[in-house]
Amino acid sequence: MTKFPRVAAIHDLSGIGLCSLSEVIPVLSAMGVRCNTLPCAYLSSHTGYEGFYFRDLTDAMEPSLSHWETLDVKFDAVYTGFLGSAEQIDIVQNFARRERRKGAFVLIDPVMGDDGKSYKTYTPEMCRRMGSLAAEADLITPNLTEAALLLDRSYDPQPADLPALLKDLSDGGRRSVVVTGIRRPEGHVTTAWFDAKSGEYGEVVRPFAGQEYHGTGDLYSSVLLGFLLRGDALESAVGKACDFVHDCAALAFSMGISRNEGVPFELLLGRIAQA
Ligand code: PXL
Repeated sequence: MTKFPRVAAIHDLSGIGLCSLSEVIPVLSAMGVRCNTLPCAYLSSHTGYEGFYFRDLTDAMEPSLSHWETLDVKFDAVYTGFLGSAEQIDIVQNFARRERRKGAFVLIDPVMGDDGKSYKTYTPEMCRRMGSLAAEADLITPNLTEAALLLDRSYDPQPADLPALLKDLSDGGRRSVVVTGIRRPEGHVTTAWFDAKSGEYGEVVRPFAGQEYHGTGDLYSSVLLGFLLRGDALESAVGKACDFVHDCAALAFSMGISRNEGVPFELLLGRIAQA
C-alpha cells in the first residue's frame, strides 16, 4: 500500500506575508502528506507589518479537537507553530499528549520570536507555556531567539558551543532538536541538529542568500517534517530542507522580493514534490 501520512497542523492563517498555514498546507500536500488543519488565529497579515487585524480563534479549538476525536482518523504527526493565546497553548498541549500516546510523531516549532525579540502578540506568559508545550515534542525546531526563551537565558546570536546548546535543548537527550538560521559572520548560515534516536549531533552549512526573509522558519520545519514522514532519517531531512530553503531565499534575493513578503517557494515546490 502506498504510504500516505496524515498530519494535524495547528498554526495561524495570515493573509499577507508568507508564514504558517500558507506554507504548511502547500508544502505538505506537495510532499504527499494529508494536512488536516486547525487555524488558531486569523491575521490580515503576519505580525511583521504594522496595523494588522488579529482574530483569536481559541474558542473554536476545543470543540474542533473534540470533534476530531470522534472521527476515525489517525494522525502520523502533530505539527504546531505560531499560537495565538496562552489558553490555546494548553489546549494544544493536551491534544499533542493525547495523539503522541496513540503513536503520533510530535513536532513543536516553538514560534515566539526572532533577532532576540519576541513577536508582537507574544506575552511572557505565552513564552513560558510554549516551554511546557515543547515538553510533549519528539522534535523541536527553535531559532536562537526561541532557544534562549526556552532555556530562560539571554539571547546570544553567536553561541560558542552549539553542541552544548542543543544538548540543553534536548531535555537530557529525550527529544530531537534542530536549531535553524544561525547566521555566521563569515557569510554562511548554520543549522545544527541533534538526533535523540541515534544520539548524533551535526551541523549543516549553506551560503547566506543575501537577505533574511519572513516565514523561512515555517517553511523549513514544514519541509523537514515532509521528508521525515517520507522516511528520511533526521540528518538527511535536515540537509534537504536546508537546500530547499536556501534555494528559495536565493531566488527571492535575485527577484528583489521584500523581507515581509517572504520567499517565492511556490516557484520551486516541484523540486520537493512527491514523484
Ligand atoms: O513565521 C512565524 C510567524 C508565524 N505567524 C505569524 C507571524 C510569524 C512571525 O512573525 O507573525 C502571524
